[in-house]
Amino acid sequence: MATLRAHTLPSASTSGINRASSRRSTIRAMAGRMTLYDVPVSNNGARNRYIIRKKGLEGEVDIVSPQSIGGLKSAEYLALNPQGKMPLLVLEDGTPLPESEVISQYLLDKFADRGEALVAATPEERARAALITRIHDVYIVPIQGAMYRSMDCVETRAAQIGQIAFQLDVLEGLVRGPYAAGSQVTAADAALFPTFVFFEFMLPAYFGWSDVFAGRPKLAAWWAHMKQDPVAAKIMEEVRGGLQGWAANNRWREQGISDHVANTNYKWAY
Ligand SMILES: N[C@@H](CCC(=O)N[C@@H](CS)C(=O)NCC(=O)O)C(=O)O
Repeated sequence: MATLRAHTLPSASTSGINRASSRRSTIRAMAGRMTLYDVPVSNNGARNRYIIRKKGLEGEVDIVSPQSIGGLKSAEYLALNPQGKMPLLVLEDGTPLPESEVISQYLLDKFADRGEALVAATPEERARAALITRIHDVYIVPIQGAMYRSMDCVETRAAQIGQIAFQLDVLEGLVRGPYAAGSQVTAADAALFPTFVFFEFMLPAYFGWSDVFAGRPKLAAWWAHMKQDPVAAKIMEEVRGGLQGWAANNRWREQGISDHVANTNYKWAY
């Protein structure tokens, strides 16, 4: 943390930001609590919510929507995270900490003695957890929008859906069971699980997949095991609640995704 400088919020008068939200941030910081900016449907933020609940940190971290300070692209939010993405953790002293895996590792480090460790016991299992998380973050997260965002190019969408299928096979080769990295629940499970809620909700319903887990027995066993965890079940309920809202608003039709998938020149189901 030594390289991160405490962030000073721009004053309301100079930035034009809402005075009330600025006051709320100040009050939270003064109360000595951290703030996680996130919303229920966010899969990347859900990995942090999983860790917060598994470790019993609800009393240390307030979870609030980015809308409370004007949204992801507001001046106040961009001053905290120039990427304009969630989640974002703001520490007690006002230091902004973006990027979900960095936030996860900070929480595991800072609260090592609280609740479940969520760190594997051996160097090999820790390396496996880190690798699974990296596959997720580097090869899946940047293309997950192919499942639910508008996109001009049908060819790009089809290629990215194919990439998701490929990365699922990569994960099938890495997951050990009962948890992703082996005998212990780790941050890798926290990272993967919410994204699998996306896969299971969207790929069959909108891309014609018969079953995300077909031919992937290790992932199937991992998924069944994870769903028995009450904290994971709560995450699933939150993420699915958001996705059901998108479905109710005809998101896949409105964003042109259904039209893309109707194009049989491309492969959509794996
Ligand atoms: N690498 C980032 C990815 C964050 C990310 O893409 N967040 C999504 C929500 S899950 C987001 O903020 N999307 C809004 C946008 O990109 O405008 C992380 O792990 O935190």
